[in-house]
Amino acid sequence: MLVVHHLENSRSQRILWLLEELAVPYEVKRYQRDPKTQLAPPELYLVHPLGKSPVITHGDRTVAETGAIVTYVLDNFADGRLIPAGGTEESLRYTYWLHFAEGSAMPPLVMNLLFGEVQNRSPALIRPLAKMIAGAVQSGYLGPTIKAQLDFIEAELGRSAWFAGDAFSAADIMMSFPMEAAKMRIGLAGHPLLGTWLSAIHARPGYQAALLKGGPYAFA
Ligand SMILES: N[C@@H](CCC(=O)N[C@@H](CS)C(=O)NCC(=O)O)C(=O)O
Repeated sequence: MLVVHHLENSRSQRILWLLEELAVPYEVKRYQRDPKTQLAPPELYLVHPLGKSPVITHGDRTVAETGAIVTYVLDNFADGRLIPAGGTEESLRYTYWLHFAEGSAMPPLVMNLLFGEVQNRSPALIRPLAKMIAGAVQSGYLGPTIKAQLDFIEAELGRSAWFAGDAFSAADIMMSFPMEAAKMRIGLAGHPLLGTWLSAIHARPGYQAALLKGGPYAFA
């Protein structure tokens, strides 16, 4: 049995959704964040040395990192579903977005969140300085980087309804979390196609079934 070690309110929601789309039987082991730090609990370090979610166990295998897990699941359970045929334009687009999600989209979103925390949580004495420095990083680099990415994504979704082309694929599943986080933290003003795409993924029965399995998820 495949076990998904799922942290509440996290990226690992995508793995539950992928497994629901493929109708693969699995077990969910839920983990709660520390209410104060929002970090994963120590038990996750017993599954994998980095203590991050998602991580799956399957027989004697442990696989971490969302993109690697998606590839593992598709290789072992999908029979060619949710991935375009190799050598096609769609396959190239699929690979691009599969990597873009964690490699390019998530880093500035996470940094933006952390610099926001620096502004809000610095000791009162140095808060004005912390706000000035963090604000400069946000407005000078992170904001423009995120905006350029969202503009690019909006243009890509003007080419086809789904990220890899005319068919829904696991690239859409990978892109769900960064786009939900962008909507929640930045907003989607000026990006209507992205809003349409988010509504389309949220309407899928597999997405809804995964929400029931995963528990708290503030991003949907
Ligand atoms: N690039 C990794 C990121 C993993 C990651 O940072 N997961 C977060 C959940 S959104 C986590 O485990 N956070 C808890 C912690 O850092 O303690 C992936 O996609 O698997």
